[in-house]
Amino acid sequence: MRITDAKVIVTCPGRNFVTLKIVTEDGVSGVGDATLNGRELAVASYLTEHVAPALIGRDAARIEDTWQYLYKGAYWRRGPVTMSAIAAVDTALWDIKGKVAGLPVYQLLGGRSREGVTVYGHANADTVDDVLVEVARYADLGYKAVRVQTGVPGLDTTYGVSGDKLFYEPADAAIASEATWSTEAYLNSVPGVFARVREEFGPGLKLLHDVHHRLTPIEAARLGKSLEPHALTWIEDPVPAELQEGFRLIRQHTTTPIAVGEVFNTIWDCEQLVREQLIDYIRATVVHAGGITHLRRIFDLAGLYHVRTGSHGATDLSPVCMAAALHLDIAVPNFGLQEYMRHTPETDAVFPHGYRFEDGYLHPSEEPGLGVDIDEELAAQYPYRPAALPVNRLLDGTMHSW
Ligand code: EZ4
Ligand code: CO
Repeated sequence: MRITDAKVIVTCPGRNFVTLKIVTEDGVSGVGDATLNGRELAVASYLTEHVAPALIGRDAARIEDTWQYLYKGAYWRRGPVTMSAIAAVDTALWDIKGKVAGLPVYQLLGGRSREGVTVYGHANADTVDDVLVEVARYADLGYKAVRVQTGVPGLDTTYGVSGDKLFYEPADAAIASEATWSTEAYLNSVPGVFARVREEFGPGLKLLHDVHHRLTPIEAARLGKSLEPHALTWIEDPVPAELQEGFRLIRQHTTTPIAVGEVFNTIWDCEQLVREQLIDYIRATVVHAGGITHLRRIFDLAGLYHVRTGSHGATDLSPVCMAAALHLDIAVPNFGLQEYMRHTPETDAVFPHGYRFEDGYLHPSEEPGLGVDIDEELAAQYPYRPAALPVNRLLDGTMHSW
């Protein structure tokens, strides 16, 4: 079954998304997410100029061979742009294979390992008092797990805190906005926040926190230690993960579990952290880590080392990525948690999908393939708008990781 068309669709129903739609000679189509927040057009161009022409005429059934062709065949390996483009092709081909087989993709991955995919939502507010209200809102919606982010006294803005509580989107300006940061103020405020939340909600609710790459290993060790009495499910991205041996230091000091990987692109980014058992959850995603084929490989490696999955699921990962993630989440033996930030009604209308939330769980679609589509006519009504992620500076003006 030959590929006859590979179309790149850029749309902005409130935020930008890049989607690849592959069509075969039999008229079967598949979709893949290629969105890279703040760098969307780089991936769109990579796909349009360098990938789509090579897909025409290829056998759509050859998913693994196509993956290897695009990975090894580019010569220039890895990196978020390349791997998001490969992910989009891979995801679309799994969608097509499911439709041809008449099966939801999770059945092709070995079938169900669980009844539903446990997800966590984002409670955020400037103050502790206000965040308690937000956590309660998620608990009332049935969530079993909640990520908690609050403002830091002394800082004007803080990562993870937004005006719109259900639909947080940090890429908020055409030219990157500037945030400020103080590690001292942050480390002084976070333990008290979790003491209050735990006191209010008891031991049953899973609590998580995203540090968003801002600390050094010894600072992260202090944070992890100070949070131990509040039994977090994880702290996320405590330090930037380029220097992975640094995580050994955190491990020596704290039993607070660690989750890393939302900016990882390949199994090679994950390998040391997993093999040395320096993390507890691997957060790589379908769209940024080479698609279903490659993420399955990462998850299998993680399983050997007691590392569970905890895939990124912010709003910049489109419903196409979320649909694909759920098929993997329901199938793999070492699933842990799935992040789930709700998309706006405008986004949901552009990407009609069959997955659904119920009582703290997401359920993948039972339709053949991924069970998600793109409404191209509606997508065309929302032209691309430049939007960058913020940058971050210390109070003295020094650039810091955002
Ligand atoms: O900052 O997806 O865990 N979630 C996150 C996100 C990321 C955005 C970047 O595009 O860290 O909020
Ligand atoms: Co994160």
